[in-house]
Amino acid sequence: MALLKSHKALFSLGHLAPCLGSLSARNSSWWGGVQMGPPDPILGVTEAFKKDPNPKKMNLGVGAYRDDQGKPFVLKSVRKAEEIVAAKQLDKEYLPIGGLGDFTKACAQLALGTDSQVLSSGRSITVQTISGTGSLRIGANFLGRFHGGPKDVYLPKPSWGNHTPIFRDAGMQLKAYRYYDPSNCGFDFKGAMEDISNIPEQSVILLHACAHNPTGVDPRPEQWKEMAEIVKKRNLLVFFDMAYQGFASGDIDRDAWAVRHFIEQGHNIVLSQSFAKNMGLYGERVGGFTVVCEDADEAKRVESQLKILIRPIYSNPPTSGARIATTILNTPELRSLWLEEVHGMANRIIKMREQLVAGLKKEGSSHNWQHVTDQIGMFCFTGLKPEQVGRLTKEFSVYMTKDGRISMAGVTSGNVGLLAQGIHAVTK
Ligand code: PLA
Repeated sequence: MALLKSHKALFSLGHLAPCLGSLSARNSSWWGGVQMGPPDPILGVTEAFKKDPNPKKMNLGVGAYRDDQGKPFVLKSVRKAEEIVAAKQLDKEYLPIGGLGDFTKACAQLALGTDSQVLSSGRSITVQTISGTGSLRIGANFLGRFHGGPKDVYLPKPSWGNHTPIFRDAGMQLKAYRYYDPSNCGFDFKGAMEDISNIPEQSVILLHACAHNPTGVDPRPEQWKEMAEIVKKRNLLVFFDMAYQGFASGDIDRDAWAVRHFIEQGHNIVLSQSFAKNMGLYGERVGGFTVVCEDADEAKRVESQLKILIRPIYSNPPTSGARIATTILNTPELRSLWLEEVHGMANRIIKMREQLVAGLKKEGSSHNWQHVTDQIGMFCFTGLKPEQVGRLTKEFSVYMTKDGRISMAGVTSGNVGLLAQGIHAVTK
């Protein structure tokens, strides 16, 4: 009977027919009315890259670190941690809903600092998440359910493409503040400050903690300080996305400076962390979500609700990556080896930036490419227009996102010359 009723309702809602598919399509297939969606702007680039038979092709789309031979890079500290974990012959039981306790503790310490008063007073809660994306989504869901202020999230313009659907699908409204200045390929500090000072009170502002994606442009410490003040004046809830701790400067603590400064200034932030990039644990999906609370009692209540949110989505997070990350963070020799390796990755990228600029000069490019070396982190926001990107892909098999972003982590001494040649050819 209920089914009959709903069929009647469908018949009378003729204007919805295009979304539901034609009746005959409905009769033959449940999904006849499902339309083809576009490929993902970032991960779709990898799909296109895989289909290209050119042996000199370069995938500079997704931000995945490569060694100088262009091969995926597994850190030595990770291999050693895996051996230690394997030797323990641990069981494969479910983790608690909030993840591995030793992991969440070490994860929060890495971000907030070992001497953090927030941590010693117990007024924060960290849950283990499905890498950075899962952390952002749990955070977005938490805000959607509990944030008492406007359900508006202000993203920098531009931001990582996935921020928009993550917050939108969690029921938040997307807004933006000026961030990037195309005239000098740098940070639009004045524009950002103006826009932030007009954000309605109690809204949410998303800040990239370091190594901004896609622009590679971060505020300087003095600028962060002024931003922290204006954000406080507006009484905004700060959501830090820290997916690249260590990748900006090569130094884990320096890259966490903004997060720690905001907390010191009294901001009760929320924070997403990912170990995909800094430990090269992309496919292991290791991350954390932290809420800094007013006191330990509030933290306990927030924890209970995070668990209630997580349980019907994936019950509990995976064990393997969290064990690796914890072993690295809590074993002094492995931790120092890891810190060296993070430094090594960041340095190789900086070298590639220099070689790319040198290559462009050698090709005879008369443009100013200083932003390539000024920008930091994994990405270079080249300023290339979509049609120039299209030509680079078609004529040089250089795969990158349409917005002109290059993953510098995929550039090597072997392909940087060809990349410079290609960029010069499409910009001269
Ligand atoms: N936050 C930002 C700012 C990111 O750039 C990324 C990844 C994430 C979070 C999430 O990463 P994780 O879920 O793997 O931990 N951005 C990549 C990959 C590297 C991607 O788009 O998924 C990028 O190429 O932009």
